[in-house]
Amino acid sequence: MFQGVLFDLDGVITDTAEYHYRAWKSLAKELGIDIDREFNEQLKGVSREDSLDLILKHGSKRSDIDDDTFKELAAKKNDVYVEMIQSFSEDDIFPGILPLLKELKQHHIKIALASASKNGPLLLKKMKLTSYFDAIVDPSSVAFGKPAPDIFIAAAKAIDCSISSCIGIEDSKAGITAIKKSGALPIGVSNSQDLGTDITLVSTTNDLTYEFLTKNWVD
Ligand code: B16
Ligand code: MG
Repeated sequence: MFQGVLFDLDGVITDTAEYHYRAWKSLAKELGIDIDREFNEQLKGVSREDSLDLILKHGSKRSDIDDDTFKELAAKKNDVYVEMIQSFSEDDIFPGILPLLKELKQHHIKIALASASKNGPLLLKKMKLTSYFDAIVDPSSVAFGKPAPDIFIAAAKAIDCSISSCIGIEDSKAGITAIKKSGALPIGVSNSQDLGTDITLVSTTNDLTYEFLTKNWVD
């Protein structure tokens, strides 16, 4: 049986993926770059700096931006995003997530956060979920962000589980690639068009029950 569950945050525990998109879209517009939802799929799960890099390259503006301006733009996007999430509360937890966390606790399954977001701890606090997590990986502590497996490997280590005894839950292509490379079992929250047909998918977090995870686990 699996020993640990490694959760992504944005797009799995709550709908912050939408706010990241809106904040990037507004910053990109100021820079004269148009991004749409299809392009945004590439940004999901990807760090703030790597996301900005992708947007600037998309608009052929990367070489115009020096290091200081790059940092300022990343900080500007974060200020807009942090403002947007100020009102987050328990009401913003995706359906089924709180019951799942409770079930995992009852079955003594360890729980870790493997989010690329530096705002992860703030969001968990606002949604009153911090106490359910046995470990929260600091994304700046790992050498490479998603799609590299580092954050999932660090999350399993932080809860004293072997990576092969863990399930990773993700909504992004970069995150699913990271889970696959790590050796954990991936479960995707999205459709097969975005995440592929070779992994277990749910279209709603309501389907993420302990029973469902158990049924998909092969010892
Ligand atoms: P921040 P996840 C990721 O979180 C988001 O999907 C991605 O859009 C964002 O750029 C990244 O966190 C960094 O977030 O700017 O708040 O540090 O999906 O890995 O939980
Ligand atoms: Mg995500």
